[in-house]
Amino acid sequence: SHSSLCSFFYLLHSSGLLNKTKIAEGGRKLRKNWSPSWVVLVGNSLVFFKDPKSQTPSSWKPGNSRPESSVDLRGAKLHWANELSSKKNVFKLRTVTGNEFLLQSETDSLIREWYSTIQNVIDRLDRE
Ligand code: I3P
Repeated sequence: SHSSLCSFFYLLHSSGLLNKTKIAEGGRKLRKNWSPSWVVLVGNSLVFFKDPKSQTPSSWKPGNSRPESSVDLRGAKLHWANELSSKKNVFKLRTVTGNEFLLQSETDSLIREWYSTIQNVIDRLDRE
């Protein structure tokens, strides 16, 4: 149908592989554990999928995908955070609940695109 095609292209456009590590849970610092993660923007949430190999676009069917976790972007804060890592192109996402994630890509254009996509959602939610 038209609407599922639209959803499909929307997901294709706002999803991709990033390196991810959680660095705090409820304000408590965690040990870094970087791993590749499929990141998908769905509505007001970022959804992370654990196994990139089993999460190709063709397997993104409801009920067939297993999100590892998701992040509510309402009230979240986004900052470039190259001082928090030896890697390049790192930003930090902090949720209202005090969960903190670092997201990273070797590809400059890709990380900038994710940064502005996420910031746009946060700004829209702030205005609501
Ligand atoms: C960490 C690992 C991370 C590194 C982190 C190290 O060691 O090498 O990749 O973060 O640096 O502590 P371990 O595997 O023993 O936990 P970056 O790659 O982001 O630099 P950090 O402690 O300076 O954050």
